[in-house]
Order: sequence, then structure tokens, then C-alpha cells
Amino acid sequence: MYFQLRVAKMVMVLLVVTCATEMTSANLITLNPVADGYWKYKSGTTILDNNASGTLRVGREKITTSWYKDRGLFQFDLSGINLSLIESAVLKLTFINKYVQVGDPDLMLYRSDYDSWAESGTTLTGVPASGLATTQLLDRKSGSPLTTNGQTFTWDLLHGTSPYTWETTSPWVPTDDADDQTLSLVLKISNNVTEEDSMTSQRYYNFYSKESATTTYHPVLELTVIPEPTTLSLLILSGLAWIRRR
Ligand SMILES: [Ca+2]
Ligand SMILES: [Ca+2]
Repeated sequence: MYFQLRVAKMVMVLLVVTCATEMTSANLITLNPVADGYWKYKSGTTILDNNASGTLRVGREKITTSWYKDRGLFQFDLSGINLSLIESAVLKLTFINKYVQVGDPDLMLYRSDYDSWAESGTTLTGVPASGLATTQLLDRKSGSPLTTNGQTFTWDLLHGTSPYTWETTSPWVPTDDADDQTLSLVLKISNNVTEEDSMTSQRYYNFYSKESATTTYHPVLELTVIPEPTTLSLLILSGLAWIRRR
């Protein structure tokens, strides 16, 4: 009897180790945005919606005599994904080209509480003009490595250079992404609206949007998620507890 129990315990340990490996082996989930675009914001009063053909522009630009702030927007549908099990989250964009008169500004990725904007034909509607809280900054990267059309550029939502992450920008409360199952991201070149407004040299980057004819260039959110324990794993774990009691 003692020998049988020892063998049973060894088998259980082996199965538990196997299942633990299964449970910690993360699954890769690749999401394309359900909406994307960029908007131009001028002088605090005028917004020109823009969802131009296959292009997202981020930066500061001058059109005739007016200066605009260009901000990229992305929305991802998270339905069916258990956000508490996410191990990594990375936004990937494909670079087209840039126009930079002075330096290569940083490209800052923010999470937006506001999800009610929509892409409709060639316009974006409902996009708020206000700034974003510093605590919503997820990652900040220099744009200087961007030189070649087709180059991939990434931002890390969980382990970026910002002291804040997607996990800590807000606890998982009913109004956040775990509840609304929607993630809105904003890409811009400054975390200070006054600074943006004061820029009098052009500096902007162009990335491919989901309207690009080349699907491999579309924006992507890559998530790795730890699989939830299987029924078999739970049964084995409860079986091990039963043996331990004996
Ligand atoms: Ca679009
Ligand atoms: Ca949301």
C-alpha cells in the first residue's frame, strides 16, 4: 500500500509539473485595430478629422500658415481576453517616412480612457482635444532609429520606459479596459500641450494604418497571455491534495 501511494505521488508530481509548464507557456494573440487614424488639432479650436488612405501621421506640421498637432489613434477590441493573465503587450507600427526640421522627437504612447471615438469613412469622430494625464504614458521612444520604409517600430505597454504601465494607469475597475473590453491608444510627440503649441519647426512621422494595401504593414497589438488552468490541471491538483492528506 505504501509503495502504491509513493508511485501515485510520483505520477502526480510529474503530471503537475507537466501541467504547470502548460499553464505558464504563454499564448500569442495578435490583434489588428478595429479603428485607427490621426487627427490634426489647431489652436485649441479647430479639429480636422483625418483617416487618410493608409497613413497615420504623428508630430507637428505646418499647412499654409497654420500649425497643427498630429496625433495617432488606435482602438483594439479585447473581448474574450482575460486581461489579468497578460504577460506582455506590444504595439507594432510600420514606418513610412518622416519630415524632421529639428531633431528627432520622442514618440510617446498613451492609453486613453476615452473609447467613444469612431472611424467613419475618411473621418474620425468624437476624438477629445484635451491633453492626456502623465500617468497614462505607457512608453516613450526616440524616433531617431526610424529611417527606412517598411521598418517596424514597437512600444511596450507593460515594460516600457515610462514609470507607468497599462496595468497601473488605473486599477481594474468597471470603467476601465477590463470592463469595456476596449483599448484606445494615442501616439504623440510631447506630453505637454503648451510645448506642442509652441513648436515652430516641422517634425512628423508617417506610419501605415489599417487601410494600407499591404496587410503586413497594418498596426498590430501583440499580447502574450498565460492560459487559464485546464479542468485536467485542477483535477490533478485536487488529487495531489487528497494524497497529501493521507
Ligand atoms: Ca483608419
Ligand atoms: Ca477602454
